[in-house]
Amino acid sequence: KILVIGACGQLGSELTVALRQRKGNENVIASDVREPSGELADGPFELLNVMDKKAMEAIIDKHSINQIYHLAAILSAKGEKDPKFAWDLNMTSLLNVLELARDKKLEKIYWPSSIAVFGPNTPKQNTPQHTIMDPNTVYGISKLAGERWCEYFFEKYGVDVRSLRYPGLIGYKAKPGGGTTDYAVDIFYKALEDGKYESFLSEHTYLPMMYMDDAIKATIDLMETDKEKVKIRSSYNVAAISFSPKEIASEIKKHMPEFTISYNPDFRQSIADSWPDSISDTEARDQWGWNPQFDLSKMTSTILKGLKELLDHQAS
Ligand code: VAH
Repeated sequence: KILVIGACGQLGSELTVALRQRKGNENVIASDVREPSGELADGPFELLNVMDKKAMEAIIDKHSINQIYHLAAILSAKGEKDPKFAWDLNMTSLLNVLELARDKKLEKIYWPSSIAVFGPNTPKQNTPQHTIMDPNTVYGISKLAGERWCEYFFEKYGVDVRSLRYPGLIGYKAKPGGGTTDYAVDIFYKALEDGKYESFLSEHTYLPMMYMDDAIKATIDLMETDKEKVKIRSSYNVAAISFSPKEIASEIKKHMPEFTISYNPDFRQSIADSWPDSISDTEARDQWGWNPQFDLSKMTSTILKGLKELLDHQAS
């Protein structure tokens, strides 16, 4: 049985549905600190505060869990508002999962890292798998430390924990929470609702991004790879598309000619400036066949179509 922690989040809500489609509804237990809504409520759910290791263990025992996808975290922008809380939650929750995985001999663990592990001195173009990593956000610091812990628990205790350094994930089915790359989600909602968008990042801010379906495919592909092929036990670079606010706005304009964008950078600009423009993912491609399906054009048309349907349905 699989336990998804953070199942109500932007990634968790779509990954839980995808896992249930593959493994069967009853075999994927969703958990979060708040009640589920929509499709997520169609399967087993447990309220869980990730800081409570005893409660986590009780859920593992109750449902005979043998795999955990631990997706709960405080993201980059929100983390800067309350650094100590972000560090405590991101690290304590990961260590709770890793210790329970070791002590209960769980089969596999998934934990997401992020391009936020890179910092101002990291090469910005085609950032390699192994390079300088000097993150200067609490979120990035916690993800870098988390990668070190994952590799440690694999090497020292044999915990089969796997991880991906996600770029900015662009998914519209669940609103993102507190990220810097979330402008690329907000822009679609505002385009359809207001016909215009004020970007909190400047027009030429290039960032590595990925459509949610590709992120889910990468996650499941990695988790289904034979153990001995998973050579990287910190976290894999994975890449799909890189674009700027100006470029995604131009792509939207192809579908909505009247759409306009303006720019009003805020504190998130300095976070974005500390991250790479593009990522090299040769190890993921070579070791477990990573191959993204969505470019900017396909992602934009897919989201505009899907989000229009979602908003019309909500309005009806
Ligand atoms: C964030 N969406 O903005 C996350 C992600 C690379 C960005 O980690 O914080």
